[in-house]
Amino acid sequence: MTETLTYKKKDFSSDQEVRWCPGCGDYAILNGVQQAFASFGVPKEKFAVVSGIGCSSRFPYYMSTFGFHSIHGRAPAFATGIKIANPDLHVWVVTGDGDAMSIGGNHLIHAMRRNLNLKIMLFNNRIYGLTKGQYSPTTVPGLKTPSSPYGALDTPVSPMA
Ligand SMILES: Cc1ncc(C[n+]2csc(CCOP(=O)(O)OP(=O)(O)O)c2C)c(N)n1
Ligand SMILES: [Mg+2]
Repeated sequence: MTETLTYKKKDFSSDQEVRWCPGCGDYAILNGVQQAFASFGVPKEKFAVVSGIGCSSRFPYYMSTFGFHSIHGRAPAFATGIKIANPDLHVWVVTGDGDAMSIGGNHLIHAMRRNLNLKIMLFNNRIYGLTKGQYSPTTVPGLKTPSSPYGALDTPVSPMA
């Protein structure tokens, strides 16, 4: 007989105080992901959540699963190692537009190329949030930020594409 798992959202909420700014959209994502994990019917100990650096990358602290807050842009490399060593784990990468598309662009491409069945959640707020709002590879042209005082010039990259 297979045991039915009846998790609730709170089973995936950690005891850590959430330290995002009031009103940040990251709260909604956290809520949704905790609810989704509870609904999958997968044992808790089969999840690993791996992040890089950024506001979004604080995510593993707030999940009551295995997890790793790694180094900037390198979450796909850590996740690759974790998945190879533990193929039955559900490995989720949490990253930001800066973490994934700037410093970590190279790692992201090769994680996709290797197709290890990682789940990659890219929180695209089109800005470097943690370091106070510099423009990122997904910033809309013309946006004035601390690092583009005359407006961002570059054509943005589309993470989904
Ligand atoms: C090697 C290195 N370079 C630069 C930084 C500074 N830094 C911290 S977070 C960040 C960008 C974060 O932006 P994003 O990934 O979009 O995350 P968000 O905060 O917007 O969720 C940068 C450049 C760093 N921590 N380490
Ligand atoms: Mg960002």
